[in-house]
Amino acid sequence: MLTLWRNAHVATCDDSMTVYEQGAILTRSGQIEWVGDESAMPKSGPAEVRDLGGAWVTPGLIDCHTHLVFAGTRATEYAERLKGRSYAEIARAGGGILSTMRAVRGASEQELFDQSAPRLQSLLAEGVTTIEIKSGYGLTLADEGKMLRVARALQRSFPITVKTTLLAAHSLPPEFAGRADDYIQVVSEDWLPALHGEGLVDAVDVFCESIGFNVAQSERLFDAAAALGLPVKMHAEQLSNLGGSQMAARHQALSCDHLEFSTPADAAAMSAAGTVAVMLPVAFYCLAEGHRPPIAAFREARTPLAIATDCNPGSAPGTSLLLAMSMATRLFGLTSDEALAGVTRHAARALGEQDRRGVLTAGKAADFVIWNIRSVEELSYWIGFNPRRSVVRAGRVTS
Ligand code: DI6
Ligand code: FE
Repeated sequence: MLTLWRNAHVATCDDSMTVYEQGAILTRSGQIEWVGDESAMPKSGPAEVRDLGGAWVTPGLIDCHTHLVFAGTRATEYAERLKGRSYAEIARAGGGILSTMRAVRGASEQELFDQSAPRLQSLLAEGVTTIEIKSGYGLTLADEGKMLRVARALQRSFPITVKTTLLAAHSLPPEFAGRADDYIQVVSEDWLPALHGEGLVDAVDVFCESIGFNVAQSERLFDAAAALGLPVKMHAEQLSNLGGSQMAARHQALSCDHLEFSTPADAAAMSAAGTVAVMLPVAFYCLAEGHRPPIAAFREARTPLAIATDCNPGSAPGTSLLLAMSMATRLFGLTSDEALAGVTRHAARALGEQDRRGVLTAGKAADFVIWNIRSVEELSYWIGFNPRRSVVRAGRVTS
């Protein structure tokens, strides 16, 4: 059945950020058939007509970097950080990622699902229709698998597309203390092929940082991913510049994420490789960081810029992509248009989904959000206010 969504301001988020002020969208079988000005609408057969009363429509939002599946919280660590204890100190004392690892290992699949679902619902309420979810708090084969199975179960239970990422190389588990090379070898040679064999892995990520894994270790993992035909991405240059993003660009990484300490040469290498620079301003805010990502260099190099929540219990306990947009504009200096492209077109590319979603053009998924706003700039303007009217996923109204 053909559906006509008419009388709308349609922000397509295509390369030239085309807006149709008297726009319409034709959808069929979950796909967009046509988008444009109503006056230019092609003759079509009978359609169910939805009058949107002049509302704004954007593509469904895409949160391309999350650690949404986890157990417990680290609120007490946050309280300690407020009193002056550093993130690194807490991690060295056995807290941090390892504290969440213990909570995840102790949780059943059902408990993990039940704790993660409300966070997903918060994102759904803002019009997020596609999300990436990483493992990385299990750090055994069984527990990484458990996290990824929960991510898949969330997709089955909610109207959302979930892309899974294996982030076993998040932190060195206690079983491998002092043996990071051995750990990378086991993850590369045993865990990755096993989890991929179960259909649980859409991409592979690594925390490339002085407190994570070095560039050589990251590259061994990337080679293993390439051997299985899996795309890679990297947590890079967040606290220092290790040169990870240039290596990632050589491996045609989908994205490098954080990048507070990136250089113009990193930006150019990523741009040449089509690697998306993912900005994570909520982590920057929560860690009270001072070093901003070099936005001017990314613009100069024409590196695509995405924005994500980084939803995680340690550095970014946030479930609002709209707030991440606000922070990316005010804290990092992105324009409103850059922020919108960063949660649609460029976020889709960061997931390798650019041929299927992220823009409102013919042939793409009929995923879109209908907003109670007067201008599209409102999407990065409000702080803690959600102007979503309703959400359409695969051509159906889901909320
Ligand atoms: N993503 C991560 O994996 C780490 N920082 C980030 O932005 C830390 C996550 C954590 O502390 O649990
Ligand atoms: Fe992260």
